[in-house]
Amino acid sequence: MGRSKGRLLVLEGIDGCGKTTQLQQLSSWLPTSGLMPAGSQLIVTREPGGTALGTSLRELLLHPPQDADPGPTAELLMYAADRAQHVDRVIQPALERGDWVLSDRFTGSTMAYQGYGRSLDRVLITELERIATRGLSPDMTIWLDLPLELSVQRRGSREEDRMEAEGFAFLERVAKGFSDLAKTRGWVSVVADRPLLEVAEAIQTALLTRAAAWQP
Ligand code: T5A
Repeated sequence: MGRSKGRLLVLEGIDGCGKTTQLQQLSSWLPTSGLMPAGSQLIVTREPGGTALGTSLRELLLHPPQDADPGPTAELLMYAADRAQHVDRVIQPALERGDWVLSDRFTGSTMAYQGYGRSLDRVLITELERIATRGLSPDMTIWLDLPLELSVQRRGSREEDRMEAEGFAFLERVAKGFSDLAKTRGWVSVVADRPLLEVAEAIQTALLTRAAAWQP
């Protein structure tokens, strides 16, 4: 897939690390930041669930009806199907129009949750990633680095989805995955156990620094 005119920015991290909160902050700051070319739009989206098909897949993945919970391989393929549709129907068309896309999770989540968390074959996951994205990779991935204990605390007593219910040891492996991926994939790490506005400011500074190196 050729380089498009727009930009793809991704937020990654363990459950409850503050992605949704920071996505809201970023989506009001970015259009006034001076970074986006005049006339371009900001598309805010998420995985799983960034398309109509993805919304159904999200429900099956996170809140399956009784006896319908997917096994590890089916789960991996469902996340890949969600992503393929998302890239095809939302992300790639937006980038071709010159718009900017801000996504809550992308390929890093599959490697962290299914690769590290479920211990599925990481070579296979990389290959699936290539198929689902058709070679598209983010311009910048921001990892919200929050200690696992704090993420559990922040999620409080709200009802757990199927992934969160996997327990602490599973999420510990996922957290290790994110930490490794941040190093090997050149992600920007942002310390997330700070007050909301401090985290938002750190993200904005990182983005301004990274964007200065981009070609217009
Ligand atoms: N998944 C996903 C896979 O297994 N493989 C894949 O390929 C993909 C794409 C998706 C699930 O699917 C898995 C990963 C997930 O388990 P999701 O909706 O993305 O589900 O999951 P969550 O990460 O669980 O989303 P949450 O909305 O729960 O967490 P967020 O968005 O990270 O956190 P947020 O912003 O909602 O904040 C959580 C709480 O903390 C507070 C907020 O007010 C909120 O109460 N908070 C702060 N408190 C203090 N200081 C701050 N700085 C705070 N920021 C937020």
